[in-house]
Amino acid sequence: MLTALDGVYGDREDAVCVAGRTASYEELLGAARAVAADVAGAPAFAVTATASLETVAAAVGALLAGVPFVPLPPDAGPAEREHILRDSGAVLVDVDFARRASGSAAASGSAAGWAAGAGPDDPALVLYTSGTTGAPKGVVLTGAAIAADLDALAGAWQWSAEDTLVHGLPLFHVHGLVLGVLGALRTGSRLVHTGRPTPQAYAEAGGSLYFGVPTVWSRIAADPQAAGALSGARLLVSGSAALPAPVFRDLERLTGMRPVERYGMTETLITVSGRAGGEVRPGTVGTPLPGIRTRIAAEPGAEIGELQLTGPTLFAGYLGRPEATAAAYTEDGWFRTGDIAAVDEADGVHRIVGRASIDMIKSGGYRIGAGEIENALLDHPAVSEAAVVGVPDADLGQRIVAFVVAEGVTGAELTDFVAAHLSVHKRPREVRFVTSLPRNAMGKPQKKLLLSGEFGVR
Ligand code: MCA
Ligand code: AMP
Repeated sequence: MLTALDGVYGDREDAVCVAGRTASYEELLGAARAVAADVAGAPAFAVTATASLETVAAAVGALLAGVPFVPLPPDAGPAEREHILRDSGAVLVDVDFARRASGSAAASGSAAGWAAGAGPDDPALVLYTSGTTGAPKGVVLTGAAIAADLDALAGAWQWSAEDTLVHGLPLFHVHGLVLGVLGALRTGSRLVHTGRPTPQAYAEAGGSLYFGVPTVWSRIAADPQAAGALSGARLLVSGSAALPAPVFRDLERLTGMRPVERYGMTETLITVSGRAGGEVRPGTVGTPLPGIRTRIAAEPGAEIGELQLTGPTLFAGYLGRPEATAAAYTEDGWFRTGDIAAVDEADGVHRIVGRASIDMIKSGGYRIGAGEIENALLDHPAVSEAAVVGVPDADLGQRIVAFVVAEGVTGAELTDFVAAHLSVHKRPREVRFVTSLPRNAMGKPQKKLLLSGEFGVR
């Protein structure tokens, strides 16, 4: 599964560098074997997924032991942590990177000790992600889906052991963990994780291949010196949200490269992408990866509609939620992405137009369900009504704005309340106090009116 750890590319002292700490493949494998020995036989295990060598060792240890890995967002508050641990049944484990185990201490399998018991179609990762309502659901990903995706991306981006991959993305989502860690360990590229994705850290890392969410790219584009330092790279890849065309153009001007965009979801992994060396147009996400089929469910005569897809990279279902899993598919078995898209008839290039639901927000590349934030706000004793929307934001793509009916509380207090209960990255960036929410005849808040800016006077 993780080819580099089978020794096929040899070892190197600086194979993996995370937030300033470096390890060889041998050291990583030793630490991962210790994790595997600890968790063997558990139904699933969780770690607080800081940007660290410990999280990398935990992910590798999970694959060695054949035990599903549940990375907990380090900024999650008690409510979110408890939900994830309870829902997944995972045991929480502490990883000590200095502790090493030899091959015999872990489950036996291939030379690197990959678990013999866990097949490629068994769960490898459970990643929690938000829907439009309710608490986050566990997305179950198999080793086979991950391997299929990484191999397709390696082909699309000519990604190889010659590369040094640089990024600073969180290690509890697909982008940072699957592409950014497992991808490096499968292709044999050196990995430099910058800890945080600051323009300066990207500029200093000296990579050939860079990953970022649009917020990261827009901050780099606003820092000409940092952007210029990337001009020696081979490929810049953007994903997790739409890359604004002005950011694309600024990057091209400052680095001499046209960034490649790719599209994906936690449930599907990356399914559509531009190609290294291929034609790249701003505002488009390329063509389906090998093995992926897409279709647009459009009204007759319309060119845009919901993007639906099938292929080997799809998830194995929402953990313990067969109804939600079934609802994610059409009757004829295509996955409903909930994204509105268009496909160029001439060359098959896909363009993501937006989300079908106003209740699914993307902020800084994080997917955040409005319902989850509304429920958290309603848990505050001073709040009687709450409606949350995503407002266009130059830095974050969308920023979370909460409209609340409340007495005796400040906006900052409500922001801190959500940050402490859910996750810091799910906090509203703005709270607007209103005397009542505009509602339709069914009593549902009219969020389009909220977005029109007519509401929110303090
Ligand atoms: C601010 N902070 C607070 C509060 N306000 N802490 C507690 N309470 C508060 N009220 C602190 C934070 O803890 C943090 O501290 C610091 O302020 C800055 O936080 P924040 O403003 O949230 O950071 P940011 O600069 O706005 O973050 C931008 C970002 C981030 C770095 C781009 O949004 C990010 O990492 N995005 C990546 C999301 C991602 O990977 N998505 C992939 C999923 P401190 O400095 O101590 O931490 S999508 C996916 O996987 C699919 C398949 C795909 O297509 O890729
Ligand atoms: P997540 O499950 O957090 O990965 O979020 C998946 C969602 O991110 C998709 O359904 C899209 O709405 C959005 N997304 C990912 N990549 C892109 C992209 N390149 N352009 C536009 N939206 C994207």
